[in-house]
Amino acid sequence: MRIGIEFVPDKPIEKLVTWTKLAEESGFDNVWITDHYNNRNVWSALTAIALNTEKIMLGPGVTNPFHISPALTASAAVTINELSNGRAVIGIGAGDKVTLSGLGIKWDKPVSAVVESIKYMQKLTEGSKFKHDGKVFKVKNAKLAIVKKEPVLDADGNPKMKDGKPVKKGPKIPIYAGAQGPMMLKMTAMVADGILINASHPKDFEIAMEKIKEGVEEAGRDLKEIDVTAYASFSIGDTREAALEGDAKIVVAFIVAGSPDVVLERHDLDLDACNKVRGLLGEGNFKDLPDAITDEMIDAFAVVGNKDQCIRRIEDLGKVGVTQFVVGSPIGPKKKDGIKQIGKEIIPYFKK
Ligand code: F42
Repeated sequence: MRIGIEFVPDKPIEKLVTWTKLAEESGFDNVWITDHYNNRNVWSALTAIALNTEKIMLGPGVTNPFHISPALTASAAVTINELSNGRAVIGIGAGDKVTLSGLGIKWDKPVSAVVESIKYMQKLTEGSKFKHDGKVFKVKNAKLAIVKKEPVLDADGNPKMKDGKPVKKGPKIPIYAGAQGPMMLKMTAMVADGILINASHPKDFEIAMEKIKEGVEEAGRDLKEIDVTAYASFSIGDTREAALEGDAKIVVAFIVAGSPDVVLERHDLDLDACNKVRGLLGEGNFKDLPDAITDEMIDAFAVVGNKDQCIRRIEDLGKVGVTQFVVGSPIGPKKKDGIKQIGKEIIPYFKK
């Protein structure tokens, strides 16, 4: 199980760099930086992180093809890959419809947009030309000038040849799709190296895995080629009560409010109690909100608890096919303590 961490660049980038250095020292494999235009810019944050770390894989989690062209995302990722000695990854999803429409950006054919942009970036990051007449992208001629291509070797270590010449490609930059809906899960499983799923409970992954498997089979791929990633709301403490002292309940409230009823029913949640949470959030009543969040809601939408409770949940996720677990903010009532505790108590368990 790979262990990743997510940060939101709503704080000065120096803080993100400090937390990421701590995460790297603590043994995390990946850092994912969220992308919302109203926060600090994701690629600026990744540049600072790349220059200040040595081992951790890093990338946007997730950018979208509507507010930035995949050509620019590919160029940014190749630049970060160069700066970081080959540690760049890309996370791309549909983006947030409400935010994009506020910017006057049309959110048309989101699944096609994500799938086409993954293919677009695969070609550009390996240094190839991309020409495409798709549902969303009509690309006449795109190619990056900065990719350092190297000979591709076959299984025996010999250079692969085509038309008498060695095949050359840039270093691989894994591309992950942020996906929730059934169509997005299936279609991106046909092309992506990983899938980032915003969920914390094995029930949601059982359902997601069916769609991922459909996509993988249809594309003739092996499920092992996909890093199935749980992008989970997470809070650890010495006790469950301590873990709940930070913002974990507020995060759960937003997930409850944003989830369709079908998801609430999947987790056997009381719809009246969920509607109460929606109402309080709608009024901006954050004082009464924590008391309206039930244990069942927390269990459905977050991983919260002491070391043993967190380990058990991550193991359960592994059993249904999760191969990377990303601890999403809040992480713990105090971020630095949470990162250190995960480094001491969780990561060694999964790396042994
Ligand atoms: N969004 C951000 O803006 N910033 C972030 O940092 C961010 C991080 C993140 C991390 C993990 C993750 O899983 C999601 C994350 N998101 C972030 C949210 C992400 O950008 C998306 O908003 C979110 O994943 C919701 O997308 P979805 O996978 O559910 O797909 C949407 C488009 C959807 O509704 N899909 C449905 C489905 O079944 O998959 C409906 C599909 C649909 O619209 N179909 C149309 C049709 O006609 O059938 C379109 C067909 C076509 O060609 O596209």
